[in-house]
Amino acid sequence: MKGNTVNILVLGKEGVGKTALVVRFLTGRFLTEYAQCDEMAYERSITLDEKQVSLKVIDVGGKSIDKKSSSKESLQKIDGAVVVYSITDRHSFDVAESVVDWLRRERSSCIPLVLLGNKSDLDHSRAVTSQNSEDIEWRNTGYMISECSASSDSEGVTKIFHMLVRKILEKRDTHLKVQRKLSLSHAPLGSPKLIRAHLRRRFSVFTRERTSTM
Ligand SMILES: Nc1nc2c(ncn2[C@@H]2O[C@H](COP(=O)(O)OP(=O)(O)OP(=O)(O)O)[C@@H](O)[C@H]2O)c(=O)[nH]1
Ligand SMILES: [Mg+2]
Repeated sequence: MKGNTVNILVLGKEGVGKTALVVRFLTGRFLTEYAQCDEMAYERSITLDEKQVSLKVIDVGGKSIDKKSSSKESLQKIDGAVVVYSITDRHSFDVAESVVDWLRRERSSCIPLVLLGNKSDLDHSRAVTSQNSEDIEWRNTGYMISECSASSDSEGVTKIFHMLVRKILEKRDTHLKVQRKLSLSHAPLGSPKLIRAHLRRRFSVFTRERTSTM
């Protein structure tokens, strides 16, 4: 976890539109067909709230979703995740929920998560009740449920990824502040390093005083 480097994992059942979402977010385009892969990492620098953020987005192919062990290593390095389902596929929602549970079990410190219903342009074939719970979920459970369409809502896709990145940076900031406070409040009065620095300061004053009076 260095500076403004953010690693995001994108998971979900086969065909829900993970690659379409990632490509939409990173390039602004929708291509209709996407090559399948086990795991693909995309790196990109973005400017968010006047900050440079180095993003690494890892797209885990739906075929390897059951071999969850394949992404265990990536899992320890990630700062947040987007778990995707399709609003037209009820089973993909169940899979997504079980992936969220699994992620929260695997990561002892909760990472910000988005449970994302894709293909909202296909509302006429909806099989999952409309979900949207931004504020309450972030606050209470650390994850957010939202919907978007990789095919027709570029802005919506970007908004969701940006919200996740902001949440990750916010969490990191809070963590750093707490750590700084803790290390200050636990600064040992008598640590050898501090004592040496203190004596050196005192001694230099003493020699300066002596020299000036000579
Ligand atoms: N209508 C509609 N189709 C979409 C949307 N997003 C993706 N698709 C289509 O859904 C199909 C699957 O999309 P992918 O992005 O390949 O899905 P995936 O989740 O990456 O699939 P795997 O890599 O096999 O796990 C493609 O034919 C896309 O064109 C969307 O928002 N709306
Ligand atoms: Mg894919």
